[in-house]
Amino acid sequence: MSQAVKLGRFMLIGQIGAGKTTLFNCLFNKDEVARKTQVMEFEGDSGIDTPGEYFSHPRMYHALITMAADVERLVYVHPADVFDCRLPYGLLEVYAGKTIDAVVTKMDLPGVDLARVTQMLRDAGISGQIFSVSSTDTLSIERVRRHLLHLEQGVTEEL
Ligand SMILES: Nc1nc2c(ncn2[C@@H]2O[C@H](COP(=O)(O)OP(=O)(O)OP(=O)(O)O)[C@@H](O)[C@H]2O)c(=O)[nH]1
Ligand SMILES: [Mg+2]
Repeated sequence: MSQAVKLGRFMLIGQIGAGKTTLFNCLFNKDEVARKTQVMEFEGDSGIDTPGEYFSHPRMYHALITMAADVERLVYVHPADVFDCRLPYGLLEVYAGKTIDAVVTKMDLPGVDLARVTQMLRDAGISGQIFSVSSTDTLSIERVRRHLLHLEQGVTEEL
């Protein structure tokens, strides 16, 4: 019997253009400009970036749901300037018992209202931690990195 779940593995999900790949690249120190994600992208055993289409198109839900069974953490990525969110039908039910965290991106944009976005995410059923980031704010990225990757990097801490 093999155990498929990788300790600490996470998967980013969210609408097209939410900032998943930008965040993913920041988390793994990749100095690349995000281009449209066409397929699932794996970073070793640590993380998975997904195309926004998988999140937004009902006929693609199965791809997300199948892959999510193999990860420990789901991370819903949401832009700070968008005030509605619609999680794929059945996602929360399928993952009852697993934590879904959220990262609110693009905090540098004008007109963001974090309190409103946070309330919206809670109303949508996100019960885990909610982080807010801007891709140019390294401290905000570092908080997410520590949360998502500390299980694998904890022993190499130096201070
Ligand atoms: N201002 C600002 N723009 C951002 C930030 N993060 C991402 N963006 C921009 O948002 C756009 C979409 O970013 P991506 O990272 O490609 O979004 P994605 O969620 O991976 O999109 P798909 O691959 O289509 O699902 C790009 O133009 C990014 O430069 C941020 O923190 N601030
Ligand atoms: Mg992408």
